[in-house]
Amino acid sequence: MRTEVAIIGAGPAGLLLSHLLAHDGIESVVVETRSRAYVESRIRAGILEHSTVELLTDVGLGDRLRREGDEHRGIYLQWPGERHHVDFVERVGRSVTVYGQTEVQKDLGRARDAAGQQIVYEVSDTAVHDIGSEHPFVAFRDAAGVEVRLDADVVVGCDGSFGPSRAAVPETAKRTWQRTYPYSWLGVLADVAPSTDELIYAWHPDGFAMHSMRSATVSRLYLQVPPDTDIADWSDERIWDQLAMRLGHGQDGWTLTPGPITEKSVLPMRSFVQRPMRHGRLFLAGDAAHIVPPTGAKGLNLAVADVALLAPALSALLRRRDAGPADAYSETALRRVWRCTHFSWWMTTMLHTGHDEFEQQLQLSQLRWVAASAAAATGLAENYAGLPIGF
Ligand code: RFL
Ligand code: PHB
Repeated sequence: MRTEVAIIGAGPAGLLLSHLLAHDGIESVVVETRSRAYVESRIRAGILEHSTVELLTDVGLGDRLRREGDEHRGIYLQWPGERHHVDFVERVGRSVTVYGQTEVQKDLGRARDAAGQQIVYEVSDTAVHDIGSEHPFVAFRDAAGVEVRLDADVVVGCDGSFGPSRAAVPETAKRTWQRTYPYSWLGVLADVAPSTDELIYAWHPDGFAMHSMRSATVSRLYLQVPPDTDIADWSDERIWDQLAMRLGHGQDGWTLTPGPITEKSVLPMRSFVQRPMRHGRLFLAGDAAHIVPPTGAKGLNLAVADVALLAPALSALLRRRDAGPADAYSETALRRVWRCTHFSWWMTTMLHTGHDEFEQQLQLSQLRWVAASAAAATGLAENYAGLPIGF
């Protein structure tokens, strides 16, 4: 097989990149290890930044998003006895939208179908070759086990945190940074109307808790748990009891309504950055190049920002033989990556219960500061609602 851009991974980064490239008349082939049904039902992110919504709308992916997405003005920050609303619209004039990553995947999948995009699902043994030359290629086995060679002008690794692309950059040509946090999230999806109009981020001495949502009838909730947590130890009853306590059920007349839990899992938390995001003819985008803990709701938005920068850069390279934007891609993308890495680390370390009382006092002091100071609240709002594309 031959194409202009070989894309590894059909997550949001890979599918959106193929969509943006097609707008510029550039052909791509996407290869993906999982099945389409799996990719479209994998429960992950829930919050789209203002600029993500704008970009998706600009490229024809905004219809259902506008209809079914739930626009939020801000978030609630709370700790025992206190709940404060941080209003992003008032602070920075930008909102966020609750729209599940599963829905973004479905919209992208349908749009790519309509355009006749080639997406090869259920591949195995994906490997990247000759990225130092002008003729890189991706080798894989298709669903029937047949070996395939996909030649391309450029290969883009959009294969998330476990794909082969990031490792294809030689050790001597890269630098990585990593931080593993001493806690995980237990996430649940429940068939119950949300007990809140906007997301609640709650600090509690027994651990962080969060109330998010997917729709008027589906809630998404999280609890801070130790990293070695066995999900079997968490009955639905124990989960709802902990959520009620940490989220302040009964305080000022607020109640948490429990309901049937349809999915539960434990998610590790880490920060990771690899630099550069390009080596020869291999470019990295999204989780393949960087991971953030979910507390700042940045992962999906960063993946979108990467490909929004990369698509015009590849267009310039392949159509006009102008290498300038492609050469600048890594440094430009990494500026936003580090901003979001800091913001996600800051939200995570402010909200997850610290290991000693000194740390807890510092966390509470920060929370009171964000609640009381317009300057501090504006900083949170600017980062959460998202900096403009190209920042
Ligand atoms: P993805 O979505 O992981 O897609 C990578 C794709 O590559 C495929 N793949 C391969 N394909 C071919 N060959 C191989 N060898 C391959 N190896 C892997 C994979 O199967 C997959 O389909 O990465 P992408 O596109 O960069 O997108 C990143 C986002 O998915 C991720 O950052 C977000 O989900 C993170 N995230 C959140 N981000 C937000 O912006 N807002 C949120 O509210 C938010 N909440 C979350 C989150 C992530 C979570 N989890 C589970 C990690 C909440 C959670 C719980
Ligand atoms: C979610 O709805 O899954 C979600 C929302 C906000 C976050 C993380 C996850 O910070």
